[in-house]
Amino acid sequence: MAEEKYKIVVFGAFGAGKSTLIQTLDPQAKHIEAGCTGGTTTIALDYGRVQIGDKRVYLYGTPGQERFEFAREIIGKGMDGAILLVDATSPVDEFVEHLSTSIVAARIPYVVVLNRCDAVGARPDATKAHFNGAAIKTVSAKDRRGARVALEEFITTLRPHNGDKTA
Ligand SMILES: Nc1nc2c(ncn2[C@@H]2O[C@H](COP(=O)(O)OP(=O)(O)O)[C@@H](O)[C@H]2O)c(=O)[nH]1
Ligand SMILES: [Mg+2]
Repeated sequence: MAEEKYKIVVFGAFGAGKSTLIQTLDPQAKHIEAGCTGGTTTIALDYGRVQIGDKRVYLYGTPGQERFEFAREIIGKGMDGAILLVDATSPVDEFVEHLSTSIVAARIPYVVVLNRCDAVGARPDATKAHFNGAAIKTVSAKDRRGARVALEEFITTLRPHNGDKTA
């Protein structure tokens, strides 16, 4: 049987744990940072691969900051699913609400992953209330087993990449 491919993009605010999650899921993941000419702005991308049975999952982490909207759009092209990674130790802010609204509007299958649930001060139940109707998982991006289970469960709900999507 042919191997199935999935492109998954991890969205979330700066510091939510996107790089950590991708690194935990794939210890060989790449973290790329580039500075923009003439400025102090850097743009970053995380890229990892995970094999789940005969499913090959390509993970992309996007910049969190608002000014990188265009980068999120480019990285998100043709994705099969989205992970909205949310820090459960801090209140859900407008930016996270914006990401959530954008993912829903784009009709991409997604899961809300509440991160830092290992940390003192994590309030996953209070955070969950913001994402009514969405599939929700609670993890620590530093815990490989939990992160992998969350990814596997999400992948089983998706259809694989058909290679000619434009959205
Ligand atoms: N305690 C705890 N710390 C975390 C967790 N996930 C990420 N961090 C820490 O949070 C900081 C920001 O994480 P990072 O992956 O760089 O966030 P990004 O900006 O979304 O890529 C780092 O110091 C991580 O070690 C977690 O699940 N638990
Ligand atoms: Mg990062």
